[in-house]
Amino acid sequence: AQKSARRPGQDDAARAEALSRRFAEVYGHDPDGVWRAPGRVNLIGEHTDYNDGFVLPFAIDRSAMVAVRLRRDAGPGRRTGQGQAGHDVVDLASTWAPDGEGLSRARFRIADLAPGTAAGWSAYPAGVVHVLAGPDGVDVPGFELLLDSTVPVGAGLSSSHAVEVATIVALNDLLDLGLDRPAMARLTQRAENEFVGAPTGIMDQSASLMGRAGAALFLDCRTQEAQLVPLPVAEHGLAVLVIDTGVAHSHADGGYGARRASCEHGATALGAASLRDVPAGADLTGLDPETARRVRHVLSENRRVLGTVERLRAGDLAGIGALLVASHASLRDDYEVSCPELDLAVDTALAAGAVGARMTGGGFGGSAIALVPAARTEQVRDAVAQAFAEQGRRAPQVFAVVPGEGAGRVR
Ligand code: GAF
Repeated sequence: AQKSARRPGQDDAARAEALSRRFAEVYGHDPDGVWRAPGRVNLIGEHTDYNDGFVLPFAIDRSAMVAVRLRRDAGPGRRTGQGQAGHDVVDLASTWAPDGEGLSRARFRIADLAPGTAAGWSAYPAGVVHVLAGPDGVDVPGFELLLDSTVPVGAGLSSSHAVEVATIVALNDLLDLGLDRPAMARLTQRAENEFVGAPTGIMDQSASLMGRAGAALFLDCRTQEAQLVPLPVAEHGLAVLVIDTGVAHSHADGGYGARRASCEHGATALGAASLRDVPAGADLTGLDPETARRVRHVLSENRRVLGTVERLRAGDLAGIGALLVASHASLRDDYEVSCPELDLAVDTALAAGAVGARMTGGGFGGSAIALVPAARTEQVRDAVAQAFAEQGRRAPQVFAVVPGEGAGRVR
């Protein structure tokens, strides 16, 4: 129904075929299969996931893809040391090294994996193996993996989670683990928290695993209860633009963790297990001013998510614009995770005719999204380019995204 939409199915099949061929060149034989996992955009509900709150992200039509082959010599016995030599070796190769040309490669033994033993992109698949094969885990044999991704790195579109999710859906299928999607979301969150060292919540993995074409994922992060909410942007003459500021951010840096700690502190001070349990009208005057601002953001953002879902269900897509704008203001002023580039992107998009715009993801850089009348797409794009040029800032990448399918096997 979306006439300008790409056809991800067909693109994916061609990409998977090319990845299989490349795999054969790299490893000398065909992979067992190819799996994909998308990045995400968060429509609204920012910094609420680790507060047991509500989020409304959608999977985008950009994804990580992995071709994987289990080692044939990988019999049981890894735990007892009785398996054959090399049976627990994992070979990783990536066309997606953020900084380089050609292939980037890594190799490790599963028994040797510990936080800090893998760096860069290889930490994402390694982290997944580490949690799967952990003390109460399953017997993961060695394998070969080739990664490729169309999710821009550092853009706040969850490029790292996409790699983790692609890896876990592949291993779940190949090893017949029988994990359901919420379980895979929890495991990949642990990979990120315990191995990569980023104290992130459960939103991004969930969007990648449970997103569906044409819909946003309304997720209760406390229960992992998920509902799909139709998001027929094109039918409403609208488009979602991503404005990637090019400002790099990392959730393993201090800012994200500090926000999380503030929230925990606020909840404790208010006598609640999490901010989810603090009523919207709670008296915050007993908190120090900074904690009060952080808490106010989370409480108000949860309400905005519920309001957005309500409007979407009523078919009022353009009606969510004001909530997106309010979310951005709250993230900028109360949560203080925006930056000048994100503010410039949002303000410029709104001035050029967007019905709503906000930063998306953890912040401190990365991307903003703008909900734009389709006819105004070029106008918004040009205005953003011009505004950044006028301030002598690097030109952002601006591109449209549509809600796409969640992770799965491609071939
Ligand atoms: C990052 C994290 F990975 C998510 O868990 C979430 O906390 C988000 O920042 C902020 O909403 O994307």
